Amino acid sequence: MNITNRLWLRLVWAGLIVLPLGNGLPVGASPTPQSVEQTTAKQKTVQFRIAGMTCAACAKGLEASFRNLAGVMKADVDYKAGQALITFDAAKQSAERLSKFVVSCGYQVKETKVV
Ligand SMILES: [Cu+2]
Repeated sequence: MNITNRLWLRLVWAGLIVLPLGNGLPVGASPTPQSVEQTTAKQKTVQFRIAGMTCAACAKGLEASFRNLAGVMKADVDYKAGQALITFDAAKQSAERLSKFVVSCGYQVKETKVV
């Protein structure tokens, strides 16, 4: 009788402890929706007219370099058009810094246009 009572008590205690935990942490169900992206980024797009590129590889190289820069979301460099279209987070990057970067790569920026 005594042993049965204690066993029953332990089961109750176990139930009290386990149940709230079980309710608080649903297994396999993430409470935060992953698809909703909170964008605090101030997106800006700038277009450069670039001189000095001598082949398509120059454009590809410059494009890859742009993509490695902080805050750059999108980079497209067109050799034939002599143009670069860069989309960036204005909190981390600026058109002026991007322009200086182009110059530091050995090219000339003929025109900067915020689009
Ligand atoms: Cu080249």
